[in-house]
Amino acid sequence: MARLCYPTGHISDNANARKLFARVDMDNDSSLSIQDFEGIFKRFDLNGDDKIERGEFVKHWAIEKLGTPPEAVNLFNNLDVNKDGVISHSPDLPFIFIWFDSDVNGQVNEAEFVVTWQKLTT
Ligand SMILES: [Ca+2]
Ligand SMILES: [Ca+2]
Ligand SMILES: [Ca+2]
Repeated sequence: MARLCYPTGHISDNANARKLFARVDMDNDSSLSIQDFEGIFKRFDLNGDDKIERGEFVKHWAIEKLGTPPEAVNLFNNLDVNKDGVISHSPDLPFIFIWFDSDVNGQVNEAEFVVTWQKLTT
């Protein structure tokens, strides 16, 4: 499964993805668990109702300066797995984690994070 070729130049780097990764990797072990993804979820759920609506997502995206508004919308649409207009703990979040965890070891490392981020924002 040699799918990851970062950083050989096949996939462009993404400073914003790295920035968010560093911010949410609380224990600095350079990998994110599903719990860390829950942490990302909480950051975007501005009103704490356990759902991320498009407006919240775009707003937090702008606050954290994670990229352009169209990238935010692309990412939101991709992360809303069941297309019900919100990102929720179930079923969206487990699917999102699986996408990011390319080698299925239960941890998302920086390369996996950046690569999947690039795919989902464009
Ligand atoms: Ca919310
Ligand atoms: Ca959803
Ligand atoms: Ca992994």
